[in-house]
Amino acid sequence: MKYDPQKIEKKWQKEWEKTTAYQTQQTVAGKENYLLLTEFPYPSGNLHIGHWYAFALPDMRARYLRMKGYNVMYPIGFDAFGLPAENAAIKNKVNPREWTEQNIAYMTKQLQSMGATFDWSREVRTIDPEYYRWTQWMFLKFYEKGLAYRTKTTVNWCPKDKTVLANEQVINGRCERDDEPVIQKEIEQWMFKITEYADKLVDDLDALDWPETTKLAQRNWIGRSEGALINFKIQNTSFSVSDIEVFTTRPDTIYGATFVVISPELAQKWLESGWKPAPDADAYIKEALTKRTLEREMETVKTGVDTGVRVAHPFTNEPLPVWVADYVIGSYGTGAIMAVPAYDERDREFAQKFNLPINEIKLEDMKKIVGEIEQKGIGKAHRQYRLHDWVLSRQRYWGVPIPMIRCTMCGYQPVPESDLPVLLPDLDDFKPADDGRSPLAKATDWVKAKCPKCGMNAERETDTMDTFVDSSWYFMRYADPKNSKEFASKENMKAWLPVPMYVGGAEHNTMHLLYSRFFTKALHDLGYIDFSEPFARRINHGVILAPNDSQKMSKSKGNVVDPDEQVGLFGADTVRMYLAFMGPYEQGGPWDPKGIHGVYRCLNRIWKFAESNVSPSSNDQGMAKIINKTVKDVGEDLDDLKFNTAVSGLMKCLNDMEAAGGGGVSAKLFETFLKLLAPLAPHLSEELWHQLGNKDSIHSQPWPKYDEKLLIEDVYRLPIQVNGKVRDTITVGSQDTEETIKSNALASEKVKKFTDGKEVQKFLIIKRKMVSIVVG
Ligand code: ANZ
Ligand code: ZN
Repeated sequence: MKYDPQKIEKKWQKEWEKTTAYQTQQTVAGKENYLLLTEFPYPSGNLHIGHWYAFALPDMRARYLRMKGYNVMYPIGFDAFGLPAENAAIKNKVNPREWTEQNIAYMTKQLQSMGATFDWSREVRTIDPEYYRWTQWMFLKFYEKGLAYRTKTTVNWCPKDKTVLANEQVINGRCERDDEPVIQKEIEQWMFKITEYADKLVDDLDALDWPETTKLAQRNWIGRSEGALINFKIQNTSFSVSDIEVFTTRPDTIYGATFVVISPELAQKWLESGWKPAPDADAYIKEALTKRTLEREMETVKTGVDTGVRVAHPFTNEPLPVWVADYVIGSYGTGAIMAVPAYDERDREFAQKFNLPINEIKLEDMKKIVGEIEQKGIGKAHRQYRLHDWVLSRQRYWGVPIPMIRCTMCGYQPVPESDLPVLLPDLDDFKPADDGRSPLAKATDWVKAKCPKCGMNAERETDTMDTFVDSSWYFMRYADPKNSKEFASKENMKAWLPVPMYVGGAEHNTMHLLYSRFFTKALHDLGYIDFSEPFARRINHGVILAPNDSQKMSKSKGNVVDPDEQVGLFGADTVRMYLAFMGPYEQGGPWDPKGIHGVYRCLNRIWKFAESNVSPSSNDQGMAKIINKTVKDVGEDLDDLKFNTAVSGLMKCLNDMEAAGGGGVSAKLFETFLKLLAPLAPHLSEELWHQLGNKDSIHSQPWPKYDEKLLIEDVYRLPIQVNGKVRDTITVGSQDTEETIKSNALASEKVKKFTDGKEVQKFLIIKRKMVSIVVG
């Protein structure tokens, strides 16, 4: 019989589904629970090879941990709100819900072809009203505690999408989706007060078992700086501003301050307060305000203008000039700095260019100087963060409605909990209104509501939530996906959370991983959960690159590897094993068409070996040692997510089995080999396991144990020559006596062919190199 992955894979997938093998029980006596979390996918319509990398490899660990005796949950769901559905709706006149649900149905089929142990009975979809009821509920709880609020903010605005963009969605000043130049716009938005947790979000990173790169990205994102706010009195003021407050991280350099610089944004505020600058300053400010922050920060040549305003140095009372320059950013700190050109690079460049004094000074004791500043009443110690509050509202249709009602008398009022969920209404036209309001404003019947406070006619909020809100708590729902009374019961959460391991992409280092941490901390402080960090350990997997050029795969470049096609050619087991084999999981790497052929050949060799080389009577001591060592190595590899070395360990073992003398290996040893293979190639191993006469699934077998004693001895392969020609290779342990080696060598079937009926004239063992037999 030929190895036919298409046939056996379908067969076993059906069987596993029938036996509900992977529906996780809440608890199983004597077993520890383990929730292995991977990032739930967006239903874009098609599974790409990256999805396989993200799901099939952790599945190996899920299967391994099950065999090790854990009660493993390997959940799956869909992060199903978001812009692509809405854009497709506008472009192709389809309903976003239908578009999304069709994609989910298709991707579910594709995911099932992976042979992964997903627990579909726990599937979570963010678009399910029974899910987003709780997203809305959390918003209301946060609102009650002042963690959600509404305010006017400057936002990145894409004129084409007519929506607010997060900073990360703006690439070089353009919208990441349609490359449209992004503009700055002031509008009222719903916000989450994530800044209230800034310190905890930094400090609690230390205890997490996360990649250092991810922790560093979060620290930089939050950007905590310790320093002081210091006031500089304006000496010659002719308008309503009397002082300039600066933020500095180096109050110890205060005696070196030789001028003050304000940002164009602060200068603009001065203008509004009646400041009358010289024409050159006025022109400079107008020009600078058209530039984006990022652009300004990257400029290499310093520009600026003297404002003519003078301030007094707070310690020496010396008059210092005030300049306006665009290297000072309006949105950071106070938007003004004291310039210390002797110690700050940017200030020095500026001073050199404009001939401003550079003062070398003796540095002050930092603590002491802050104390003096506070005593004099001219400033105070201050912590500054780069982190801003999270703008959660979107002027779009396909998202969770924000459960608020606006009454002309009472202002914004929360929807009563008992009225949740606020269902997303159906629409015919999904285009945003030209004034930027959400398409929901067009659902006129839906918009009409009674004010929960005074009962008068009022209007529903028409903004929807950023999809990052949906994904900030989905993992909690897995613990109790059907609960209609709570987002999840404390008891069920206790059984699974916090998540012991979360596998995903490095692109989520900041936003998703930070937002989930914020949600967890807020829910903890509100008393709904018992843990304050969501993910104990984080693994960032690498990226699969295109064949040949090692570029990112993209449809436009035509270098995409289609997993369905690969499964059609080689079967899911080969695709899984090849992805595992490619390289370290954290690194990923280029797809190699030759590489996957190699893995396919390997699985074929295992199939062939099982057909003719497994004999019940075979009893090769050497092979037992090799398998014993492989049990240890593969187990340790899977413990450390070293999937690539696990595969090479199995391949090496296969080589040794094929080379084994004495007519193959015993069924017992081969079964052990299959168990080691099971997490990686679940279908093939299950098939061969059954062909050996076993009735229950290989995947419910305990992981093999190894014998420490057999490990001490190393084993090696020893070729046997008969009359100068190598006829076989046997496995030898380093402790074996010459007697044992001799009898094993002569017992080989392949050797016997050439020695039978003849007299052994010479028997020579060249240590660790070979055995030479001369017969005559
Ligand atoms: C005096 C000084 C002397 C400074 C020195 C640095 C070195 P981080 O660490 O990023 O918080 N700064 C403050 N606000 C700014 C703004 N809005 N735009 C541009 N620069 C600003 O940096 C804080 C330092 O960056 C502050 O400390 C200030 O310069 C500058 F030897 O004050 B320093
Ligand atoms: Zn009212």
